[in-house]
This record gives sequence, structure tokens and C-alpha cells, in this order.
Amino acid sequence: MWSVKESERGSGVVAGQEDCIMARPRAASSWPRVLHPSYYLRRPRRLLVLVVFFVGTTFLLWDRHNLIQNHELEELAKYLKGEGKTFQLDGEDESSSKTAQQGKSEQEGVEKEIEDPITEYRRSQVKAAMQHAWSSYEKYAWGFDELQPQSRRGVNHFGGLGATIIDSLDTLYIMGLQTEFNKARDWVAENLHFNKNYDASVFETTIRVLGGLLSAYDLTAEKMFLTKAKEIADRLLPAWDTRTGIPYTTINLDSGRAHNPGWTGGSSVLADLGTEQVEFIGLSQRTGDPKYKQKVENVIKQLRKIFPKDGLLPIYISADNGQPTTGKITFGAMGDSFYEYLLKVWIQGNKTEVVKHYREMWEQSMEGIMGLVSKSTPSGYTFLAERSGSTLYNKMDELACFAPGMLALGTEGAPPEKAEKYLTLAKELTRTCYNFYMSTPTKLAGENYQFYDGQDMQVGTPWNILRPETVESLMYVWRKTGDSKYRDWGWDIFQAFEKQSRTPTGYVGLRNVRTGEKDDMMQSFFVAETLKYFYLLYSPSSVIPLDKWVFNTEAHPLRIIPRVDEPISLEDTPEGKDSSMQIKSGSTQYLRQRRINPGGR
Ligand code: DMJ
Repeated sequence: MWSVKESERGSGVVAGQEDCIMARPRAASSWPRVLHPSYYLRRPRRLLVLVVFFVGTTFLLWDRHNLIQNHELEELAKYLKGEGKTFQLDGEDESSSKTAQQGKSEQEGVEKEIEDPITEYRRSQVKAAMQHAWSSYEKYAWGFDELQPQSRRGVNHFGGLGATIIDSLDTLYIMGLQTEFNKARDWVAENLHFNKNYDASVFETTIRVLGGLLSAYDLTAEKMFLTKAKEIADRLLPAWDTRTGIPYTTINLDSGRAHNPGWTGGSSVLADLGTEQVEFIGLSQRTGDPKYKQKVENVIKQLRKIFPKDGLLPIYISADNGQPTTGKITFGAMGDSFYEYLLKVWIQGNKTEVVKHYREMWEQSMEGIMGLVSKSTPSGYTFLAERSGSTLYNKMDELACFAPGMLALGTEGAPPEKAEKYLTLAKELTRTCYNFYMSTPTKLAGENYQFYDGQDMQVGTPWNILRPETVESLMYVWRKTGDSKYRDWGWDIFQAFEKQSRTPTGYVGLRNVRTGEKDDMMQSFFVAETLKYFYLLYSPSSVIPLDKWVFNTEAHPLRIIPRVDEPISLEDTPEGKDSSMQIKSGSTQYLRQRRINPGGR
């Protein structure tokens, strides 16, 4: 310990001299003297103090700089010492032990493939983000649909079905968060009931609840998930009881009364009625009951009657007569996932003959998409314009940023020139979507963008609600190309979410990406999709491989099962054959497979 005296001694001031110095008037003229080399050269102790001070300060600055620079690596080292292991589910009963086993084999696959510690570190950070989102929800909003982090309470926007819990199941499972997954599973088993007097969105309930439950079933082989999936699907089915079989948008979960809301002008919405096929076909495959797939495949049959040459359908369609009621065409809100599902039903059916027409329709739409492709000036960003009638509007939603991922996925099964065309467009659009983020002061994308001549992209609607589409595309394009640039771009976006959206009580969106003003909502798709796609972006491609799994539009992976049933009759008469026998045989084959390999990997 330094005594006062020692410290005085250390100051290098010789007794008597101090008084002498202090006695001088504090005039400006004293400074040049202090700065003059001779001031120190004549007093070696002062020189020594100065040298020690200089060396010490330099070391401190260097050390601090190094600390900051090496922060990632230190964290990484900690991680490599054993934190953040994935897939460690312990078995409690027979089905859980199957889960644990398949988890282990998945982890082995991960370990074998990982070579890049930075990627592994990033993945661990994404997992930590999920843990933070989950524990915040658990603490403040347990059992509610979604968390309002600033208000520290839950809200029900989906009828009180615990949307965040169901949307989280597979993400928790894939990330190996065993305790959290078990708690979510127990909540579903004990507290998830659907007898709610609530007007639910058929689409949202399908993609989040039905999709989430089916995915949990495919990952864990726990029958309870399938039973719940069937229960909610049965409550949604009356929505398809319309003159054409095109479903209404909204249904009361208790009474089964369905209708279209006023804001659609009484019509059904393309992205709703065309984005329920993967889940309902999946349910038929897993239960052996064809009634689910028949409802949703009939919708495609109706759409084929009005399917234009360019494969682009308007966003509003009458459930009464099956005709479009608007001319508006978009790959953004209300159009988007219809195109996604044309491709995904084909993949889900293992590209077999029975689903061939989905691929054909998708290819047709991809010819049409080329007519929407435009370039910004001066930088030449490629974007997807919207169309009304024959007029193009230079506006693109962030929602349309799913399209590059879809195009990359669609290269499989395309002839070489087409595949090249799809991939080129996918890469160009990914660059644009990444720049939706990087061009704002917060580095988070706005909801949509306008492209004015000479001004490239300008934020239109300024909010960001933690949407996943760009991250989703980064994951697909990275898997397709192996170009690490896409992982780096994802990391830029992830860090922006961490900086702008993370609060001590969960993640929020921004009201304005220019100012950074926060909103008060952690959307359930943040845990279902955004964080899952980030996690997969930093995982080897063998984690949920794309030749064995297909993601629904809420990022819930469903296992690909070959369709061996008869195709639904695409002609009007006679009405489609009863395919129950065929689908039963297909699903029997599937159930047999599951007994051998419950996880499906
Ligand atoms: C999600 O619910 C789905 O991805 C849907 O297809 C579009 N909107 C949100 C995410 O932005």
C-alpha cells in the first residue's frame, strides 16, 4: 500500500522546491516552461515521472482497445469451454427419450461440421437472444399470446392461444433449450384449449398454431402435439364451407361462424387462402384423414380456373364466385406467401407426380415475377415493383424480402438456365433487402420502401416490427451459395436488433427506424422465425436439412413425406375422386417410418 508520504515522494517534488514552484504566480507564461524539454532535463525525477505516465497511459489505452477488439474472442473462448451446448434433451418417458436421442445425433452432426469459431460464437449469441426473449415472456406474459416488454405484461391478439409458446416450441427444441422446451410442452398439454369465443384469423391460426404444433410433433414424436393440431384444425375447417370452397378469412373458434371482414370489401385474401395448404396437407398425412387436404387443395383447383398466363394473381378473391375483386398484384403484404406455398407444397410432397401442378404454377409465377423486376437509380438496386392492372408502382414491402429465399430454394428442380436466372435474381434482391436495413440510421429496415428516380430506396412506412423475411432469405441464399458474405450481412442485422430492439424485458420493434423510437411489442414471429433463421444461418446445413424438411411460412419445419395419394382432380366434373384410401396408404407408410425413425432424420 502506498502511504501518503510515499506518494508525495513519488511525485518527484523535492522539498522546498514545491513551495518555490507554488509561489510563482499562475501566469500563462509558466506553461511554455513546463512544456520546455530543459524543464525536465534539468530535473531527472520529473523526467522519470513523465516517462512512467506516458508508458502507463499508452498501455492502458492499448489494453482497452484490445479488450474491445477481443471481446468476441473472449466470449467465444468461454463458449468453447463448454457453455451453449445444443440438443441435450433428457428423456423422462419413452417419447422424450426418443427426443433426447435424436437431439444427440443432431448435435453430433453439428460438431462434425463446425470449423469456424466465429460462426459458432455468433450462433451462441443468437441462442442467448432467444433465452432473453423467452425468459422475458416467461416472466411477464406467461400464457398470453405476446409480450409487451415496455409495459411488462401480456396481450392476446390471437384469441389467447399462447401464440408465443407455440411459436417457440421448435425454436427452443432446435436450440437445445431443454428446460424451456419442457415447460412450453407442459403448458400446451395442460392449458391449451381452443373453445374460445374469439374471431380468429384462419391464416394466422393455421401458420402459427397448427404449424407450430405439427412441427413440434415432427421433431419430438409426441402424440399430444398431433392431437392438439387436429383439434384446432377441426375448429378452423368450417371456414372452407363457402360456395366455392375458398375459405373466409375469419372464424369464431367457438361457434364456427366464418366471414370476411369489411376492410377486404367482403373478399378473401390471396395470401390467406393460399397459405394454408402445407399445414392441412401435413395434417392429413400424419392423421391419415384426407378431409384436411381436400379442403385446401380444392382452393388451388379454384385458383387454377383464374390463373393468368403470367401466374400472378390479384390479392382479393371472392369466396362466392372465385373471381378477383381487385387488380392489385404484389409479392408483399396479402400476396406473398401464396407464391411461397406453391413451391413448398411441391417440396413437401417430395416433388412427386401428385404435386407436379404446384411446381408448374410456381414456375409460371416466376415468369410473371420477371415483369415486376425493376432497378433503382443511381445505384442499380434490383427490386420487385407492385402492379395494379398494367401500371407498375415502384414500391416494395420488406415482407417481399422472403422472395430471394424462395427463389434460391426453387433452383432445386429447375433446368440449369432457369436455376441460374432464379439464383441471380435471388442474390440481387438479397442485396437490396440487406440495404433496406443498412441504409437507415438504426440499421433496421422500415416496413416498406419507395424507389424514386435518382434516389434509390427511401423508407416509406417507417416502423420495424422484428420481421424475419430478410434473415430468412439470407439463410436460404447462404445455404445455396456457401458465400460467407451472407452470414456477415446477417450479423450486421443481428447486431442492429441487439442495439435497437433489446430491452431488459424482451425485444421490441421500432416505431420509426430513422429515430429509433421503440414500440411495445415482441411479436411471436420474432421467436418463431427471426431468431430461428438467424440460428440456422450460423448452423451447418445439416441442421434441419432442406431435402428432409420444409418450413411453413412461420418458419415451422415439417418433415417432407412423399405423397403417394392420387392427385385431386383438377377438372370440374366429375368431382375429385375419393382419395381417402390412397392417402391412408401413404400415411400408413409414413407412420411406419416414424416408428423406425421417430425424429425423421
Ligand atoms: C409471419 O407471420 C409470416 O412470415 C407471414 O408469412 C408474413 N408475416 C409474418 C412475419 O413478417
